[in-house]
Amino acid sequence: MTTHHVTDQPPATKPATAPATLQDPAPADSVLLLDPDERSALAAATQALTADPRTEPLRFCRQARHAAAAVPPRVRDRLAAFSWGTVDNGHLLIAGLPLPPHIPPTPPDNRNCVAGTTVTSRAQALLNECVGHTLAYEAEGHGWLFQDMVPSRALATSQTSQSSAAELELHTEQAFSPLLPDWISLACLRGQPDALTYLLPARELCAALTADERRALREQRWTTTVDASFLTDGHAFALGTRRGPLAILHGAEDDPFVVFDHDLMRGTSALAELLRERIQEIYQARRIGLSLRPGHMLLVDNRRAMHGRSVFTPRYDGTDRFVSRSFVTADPARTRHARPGNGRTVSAAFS
Ligand SMILES: O=C(O)CCC(=O)C(=O)O
Ligand SMILES: [Fe+2]
Repeated sequence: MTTHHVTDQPPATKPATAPATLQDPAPADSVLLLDPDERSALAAATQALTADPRTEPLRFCRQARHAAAAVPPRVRDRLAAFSWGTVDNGHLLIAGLPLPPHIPPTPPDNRNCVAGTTVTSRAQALLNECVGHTLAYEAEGHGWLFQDMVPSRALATSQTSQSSAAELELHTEQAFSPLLPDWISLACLRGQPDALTYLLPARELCAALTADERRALREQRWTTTVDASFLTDGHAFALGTRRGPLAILHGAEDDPFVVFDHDLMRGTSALAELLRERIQEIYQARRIGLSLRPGHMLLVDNRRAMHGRSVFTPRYDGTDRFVSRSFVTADPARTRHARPGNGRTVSAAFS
């Protein structure tokens, strides 16, 4: 496994102010370090976000869309390239987001959208709007635009983003749903060194597979159930809770897209089950591990990379890992039928 440690200092070989255009080849390290001027400009741009994302999500996102024009051009270019899919391994780690002078204590669960009140989430909203459109899901994280991703004592051993004592198994977000997000955005307010976010780019997976295995993974041979975190509020789903059969790989051979959930998917044959385990083996051998630190924002391309998270040890004393999670879509029209009033929230019934 490769573990990346990113500091807020630009590496000597790559000046943070180097001009970037959409034609540039993507940097191999998938890291974007905001320099002090860019950080100040981003912090200043957040002042245009006066709406409360908890009570006025639509107005807040409209403000974010307008204010995104004030994000420094180098940063906007890099995010546009990422959005287009030029970055070749399905994730981008941005370092140097503004942090509040006093970071609120880490809440005990994700009920209240505490992170959403901070300058860090406002900066996250601006950066999200440079990539796509921020979207909330009624059935996930109580429908908040920014969910407090924190260790919850009650969910410690669950397969949800609030676990800690159990490794969060390899998945793409909402693998069960036709209305899945295109990107996951994780902005870190408080880190925890032993908590590693794991990534396995689809291209990396395919490089380790045989041609026969890749072909088989493009066939509809896997069923899936709905994520535990979508079931907590007792919603009913138009598509029911058993879905599929689905293919795991699709899209271009040289830029494969993936839909996978090791915990929830099952093969419809013994061979399909073996392939599911094969992906798990490759993940164990080839995954990248990142420990998010305050001011980091990790964007995961939910088509081009799978993710998971290590076990870690929370203290439940207000100082644990605290990440603002949000979801981003490339195409609002794809979810329009599921968003009443053309709002920002996908109704539970359609998940
Ligand atoms: O805790 C993490 O780093 C990742 C959790 C996760 O799976 C997610 O946010 O979708
Ligand atoms: Fe996830």
